[in-house]
Amino acid sequence: MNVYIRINSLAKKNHQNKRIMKEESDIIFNFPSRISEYSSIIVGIGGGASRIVDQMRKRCFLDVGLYAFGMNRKEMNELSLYNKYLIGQEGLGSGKNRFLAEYECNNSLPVIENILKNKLITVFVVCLGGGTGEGCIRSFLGKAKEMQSRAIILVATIPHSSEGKEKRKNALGLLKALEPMVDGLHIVDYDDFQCNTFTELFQKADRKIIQFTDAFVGMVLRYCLISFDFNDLRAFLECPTPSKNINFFTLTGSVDFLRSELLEEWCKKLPAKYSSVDDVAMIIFAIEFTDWLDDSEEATELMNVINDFMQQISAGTEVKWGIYRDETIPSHQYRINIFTKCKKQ
Ligand SMILES: Nc1nc2c(ncn2[C@@H]2O[C@H](COP(=O)(O)OP(=O)(O)OP(=O)(O)O)[C@@H](O)[C@H]2O)c(=O)[nH]1
Ligand SMILES: [Mg+2]
Repeated sequence: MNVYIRINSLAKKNHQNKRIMKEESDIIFNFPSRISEYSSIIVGIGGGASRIVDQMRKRCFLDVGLYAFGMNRKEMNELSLYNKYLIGQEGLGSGKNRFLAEYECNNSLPVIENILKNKLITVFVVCLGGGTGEGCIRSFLGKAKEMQSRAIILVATIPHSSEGKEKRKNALGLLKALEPMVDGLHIVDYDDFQCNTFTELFQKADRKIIQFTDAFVGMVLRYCLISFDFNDLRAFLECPTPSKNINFFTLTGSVDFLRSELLEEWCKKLPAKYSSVDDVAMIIFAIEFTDWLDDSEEATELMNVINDFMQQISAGTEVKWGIYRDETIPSHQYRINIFTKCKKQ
């Protein structure tokens, strides 16, 4: 019988694991009651992705559930996340075998189904290049669709060339095959980073993924000072573009900093396939502030900058935006998170 158990309950049981797993084998899943509270979830699949989701604990919205799934018990034990699950029984990893991972994952689908049920936004994080993530992601995406998640977002990393050309090729091929199963795709390509070590590269990539996920989910789940809601997000996801790729960048600083960054060909911060602002099919952006209402002159200046920025957006581009309070931003600093979709493939 399929055994699928929460790892933290397993961790306490140490070497008795095997015996206890047998005894509990008719409890396919120890289902914590608070799951039903979450309107949206972020799910890390595989070792690297689980570590990324683990770091999101520091800044996560109340009704967003964070989950990690992996095949390596040692790696999973190191996470401090509450909702972490072992796929398969051995806990020894997939041995880089994505077929084994897929098989074990399919045995666990009833459990995954419970977690994915009735979600507004479901974000999957997966670091392509390993057996667990690559083997399981398709089953998770299929289940999310079946469970009628209203927005399915895949955040995927592409392995660095130095990890092997074949690995990269496989990852890119898999992404193509997964695209029809998602509503939005955010890709972090390790070849785009200039780093001397993998530690440095992973830290930078982790930060980018956390920023994207936080900003994207936050657009809908935080209180917005104008009415930006889930339907606006859906309109963005449904905007008919040749690919479902979502490009993202974020800027934080003084009004002067934002003026210099936003009014100087901001489009250059987007991937090279955007040759000009005319290639932007749709843009959504969030302006975040901590205390601008205290200083009306600065507020007016900020609004002038935003207005000038919007003037640069081409007439054929659909625009939506929101404005949010964020108490973690230092005084007299502002943040703008920009999401775009491209008219080109
Ligand atoms: N950003 C980030 N990327 C990582 C990290 N660890 C690994 N990676 C990347 O993720 C890819 C897949 O590694 P894992 O996540 O360990 O793979 P897995 O899905 O657990 O699969 P197996 O270990 O083969 O069972 C690697 O090729 C790296 O490119 C991490 O901590 N952070
Ligand atoms: Mg691993």
